[in-house]
Formats: sequence, C-alpha cells, structure tokens
Amino acid sequence: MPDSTTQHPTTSAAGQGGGGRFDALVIGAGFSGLYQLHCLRDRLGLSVRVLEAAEGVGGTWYWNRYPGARCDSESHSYCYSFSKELLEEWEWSERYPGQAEILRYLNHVADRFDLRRDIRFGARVVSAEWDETAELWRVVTQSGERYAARFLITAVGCLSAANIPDIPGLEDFRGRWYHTGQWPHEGVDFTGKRVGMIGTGSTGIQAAPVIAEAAAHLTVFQRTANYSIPARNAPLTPEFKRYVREHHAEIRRVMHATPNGHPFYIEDRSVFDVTPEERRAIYEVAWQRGGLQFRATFRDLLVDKAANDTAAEFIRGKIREVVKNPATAAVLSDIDHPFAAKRPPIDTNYFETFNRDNVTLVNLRATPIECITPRGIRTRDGTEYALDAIVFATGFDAMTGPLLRMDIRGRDGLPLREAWRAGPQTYLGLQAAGFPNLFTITGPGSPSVLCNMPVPIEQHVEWITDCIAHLRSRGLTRIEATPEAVDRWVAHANDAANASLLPTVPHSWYLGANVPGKPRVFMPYAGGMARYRAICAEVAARGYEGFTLGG
Ligand code: NA7
Repeated sequence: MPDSTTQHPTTSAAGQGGGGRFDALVIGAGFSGLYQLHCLRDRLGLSVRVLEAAEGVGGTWYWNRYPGARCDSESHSYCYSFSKELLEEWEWSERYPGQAEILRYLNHVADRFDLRRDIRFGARVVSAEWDETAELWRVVTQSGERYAARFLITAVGCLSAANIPDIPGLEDFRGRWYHTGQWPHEGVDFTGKRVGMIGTGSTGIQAAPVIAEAAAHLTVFQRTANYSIPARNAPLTPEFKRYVREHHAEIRRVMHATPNGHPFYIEDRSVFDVTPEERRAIYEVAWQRGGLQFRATFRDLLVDKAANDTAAEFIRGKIREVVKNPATAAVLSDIDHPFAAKRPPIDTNYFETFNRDNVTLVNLRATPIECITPRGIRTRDGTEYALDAIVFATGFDAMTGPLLRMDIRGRDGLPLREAWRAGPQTYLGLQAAGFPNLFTITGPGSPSVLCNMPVPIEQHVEWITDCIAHLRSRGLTRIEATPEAVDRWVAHANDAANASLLPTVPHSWYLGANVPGKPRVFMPYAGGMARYRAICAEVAARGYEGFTLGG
C-alpha cells in the first residue's frame, strides 16, 4: 500500500535536503542505485531517496581513479540496456571504457533521467533498523540525518570497502600512501618519485604500467603471482561503432544467454576434443585477440583441472617469453592456482613493464614484508626499499564488507553481523531471513562479481521493482525470505560453486580469504547468470515462493 504519511521534502537540482520519510530508500548512487531510483520513482511512482556517501554519482567509478583504472568488460556491453534511446545516443570511444568515460556516462544517465533531485550526496549511512510496529526501516546517516521508509534497498556495490592491510609501521611512514579505491580526485604526480606498489590483482596489474611510466622507480611487491591476458585495448573503429548501433538487440540477447553476461558465447568444445597443436593455435588466436574471451575458448576450463592446466601452461609460457630477465619471469609465472579461478585480470603491457630499467619485482613469498619504516618497506631478509610513496592495490573487503560496515538490524534487533557471523546467508542474494523489506542488489549469493556487472544489476533492479509492484497491487506491506528458502539457496549455491574450480583457491577474495578473520564462504553464485535469471523469474511466477508476504 502507498504510505499515506509519506513526506516529500523540498527538492533542489543539486540534491536533496536531509531526513524524511519515503516509500523507499536506496543506499548508493552507482550503476545499481541510479537504475533502482529510476524504476521505483518513474515506473511505480514511489517517493524515493537515494543516500550516497560521495559527492557525486558513480559508485566504484567515483572512487577508483587510480592510474590505469579501466573496466575489463567491453564498452558496448558495460552499460544499461533498459532504454533504447540511451543505448542509441551514447557512443563509447575505446574497446574497454576508462574510469573517466564511465563516470561521464553515469553522470549523463543521472541528468538524462533527472535523477539528481532525489539523491542526497555526502550522506553515509551508518545504521538501519527495522521497526516492526511501524513496518518501516529507520536509517541514520553519519551526520545524524534520520530517514524512514517501508523498503530499504542496498546498492552499495561488491567492491567498495577498501582493504588496507594492517602492516606495522604505516603510521610512521614519512612519504605519502594511497589505496587505489580511495584515490585523490586531483590525481597523484609520481614524476621523479620512488613508488612501492603492494598487490598484483586486477588493479595492480592495471596500475603498474602507468605508474612505471611516470615514476623514477617502481617496486612491485607481489605475494601471489597472477595470470593476465592482454586487453588489446584500442579506440573503437567506425565499423565497430556502426555494428554496435545496428545490433543492440542481438548483443543483449547474447549477454542474457551466457553465464557471465558478456557479449560472447563460451565455445561448446572440450580442451580434449582437439589436438595439442590445435589447442595451442586456439589459445594463440585468443591471446592475440585479447580480453576475457580467452576464458571462453573451451567449455571445461573452469570445471576440469587437467583442462585448465593447458591454459595455465600456455599463459606461463607467454610470461616467460615476454619477460626478459629469467629470474623475474620465474617469479611472475610461478602461479599457484588454476587460471580464472581467481578473478582473471586483463592488462596493457603488464608483463612488459618488468623489462623496464626502473621497475623491480619483490617476491613476498620468499621474503614477506616485515614492516613499513619511516623511509619505505622492509622485508624479512632485512632489505629496506626506500620509497617516496606506497600504493596499496590490496583490494576490498568484498561483497559483505560494504553491507556489514553499516549497522543493519532486522526483526527483534537482530544485527546482520550476527546473522552472518558464519558467512553470508541469503535467498537469491536478494534477501536475508529476519530482515523484512530489505533488498540487497548484487548481494552475496547472487552472480554479481562473476558477471559483467550491468547484467545482474539490471536483472536484480527489475526483479525488486516487480516484487514491490506485486506487493502494492495486493495491498501487502512486507516480504521476507523464509529461513528454509535461505538454507536451500545456500546449499544450491555451494553445490554450484563446488562443481567448478573456483572454491579451490585458498587465497581468493571470492572466499573472503583476503580479509583476516572473515569467514571462508564462497560468496558469489557460480551457477551462471542465465540460470539465475530463470530461477528468479520462476520464484516470482509462483507468487514469490520462498518468501513470506504479509500486511
Ligand atoms: P584483489 O584482486 O583482491 O588483489 C589484491 C592484491 O593485493 C593481491 O595481489 C593480494 O595478494 C595483494 N595483497 C593483499 N593484502 C596484501 C598484503 N598484506 N601483503 C601483500 N599483498 C597483499 O584486488 P584488486 O583491487 O586488484 O581487484 C579487485 C577487483 O576489482 C577485481 O577483481 C575487479 O573485479 C575489480 P594475494 O593474492 O591475496 O596473495
């Protein structure tokens, strides 16, 4: 039912005044939050307030301004598809969109759909508590503003809580230090500086070549060696731009049919259907073509270790070919996990960077970091690396971090931190039992980070919108996942993960292993986006099976 007491505080083009009561509150104004606002306000006619900690829209792309920041999804697939006009009027310039271009795109979306007037910027949510009597979520921001709403939707992203490792001595470091996910907006000039970078995940692999070009010297501190495929980024040709303009519907069809939401199919052949020579030729073509499509060359790369070994060995061979110093090549190619079982990076000149005179690789497996000193970083063998700046490319408290950093309390005051003490437990990644009317876009248990993100985001947002419309059309005020449905989903998600090689990597952030003390639970749903979409549609068609509806 529409809430008759809902207020509509005064609006302004620059954002909203503080506090108030709404039909729905959305936390975050990135890809998810912007579209959720559009759907609830413009399709359902709800009063909605988006609470955003930053001073602008963009989410991930607002914060991650580190050198080389770029999306690993191809630009023609890394955008919304809900509006034909939006698809037709926006043209990407490069094969992979850079951070600045994506931020321009999201600002364009905010303006085009007149979204800013319902977003409160500079509003970091610190707590949200379910008021059972009033059937309202009561939300408080850092500055003490109070909000209330029947529905609360978190659009906080999966990779927004920075992970800064607790290395002794950081507070005494005399230089400057940065986390890639909290990069200064004015940029950082590394000219003439000695820079140390910790971390060789997707971020470090993007940043190292760009930092090395500016800095006097770059020292890369590698704990776990990583695979990377050349991105082969380039400006889009007029022909490709025309192809995209003329094939929007077809491109979306492919994206919706594939497990990862990318605009290409996974080849339906086994590694062992072809001869070793044919296989090598296939890998070579994929290597030259570049990008995540390398992973799609065979259907069994992510389920059969022996199949995966052939891709892994091919890439190790490439690293040894590219990197001239054999000792450095050995450290870079000494990779201890199956290819793509951790998030597979793609790069521009990453391995080539180690051929530069001003770049040094430190193998932390041989000599771990002991401490940070006032002058730099000291490793356990006593070597001190003198540095002017340290870059932490050390990733995020992924998926649960952004949710658990807020104090969310459900029925009977149950803290989400308690409910998820042994790891996140959700139904469809969208709801937790005991937290009525709380929806988590790309929450743990949804396909999220295993996909090209706009695909699950649009699906979740539309499903949530349809669900709220369903409740309102029947005069219902609440929906809550049942504990049984949560248990069944957790078991199904575990089975899906265990059918792949993904949970076999002990130090993966998919498992929460990068954050000390975090429960080791495989968090994203590995059953594939297309299958997930079908399951969600069936749940809705059966009257929201697995949820209790009331009011
Ligand atoms: P990732 O993929 O979590 O990578 C973080 C890197 O930092 C990784 O190499 C870690 O090594 C390393 N790390 C983390 N803590 C430490 C400490 N204490 N000492 C040394 N090295 C450390 O984060 P990214 O930002 O690169 O990527 C996150 C996602 O953003 C990416 O997958 C895309 O989806 C976009 P480890 O492997 O744990 O040994």
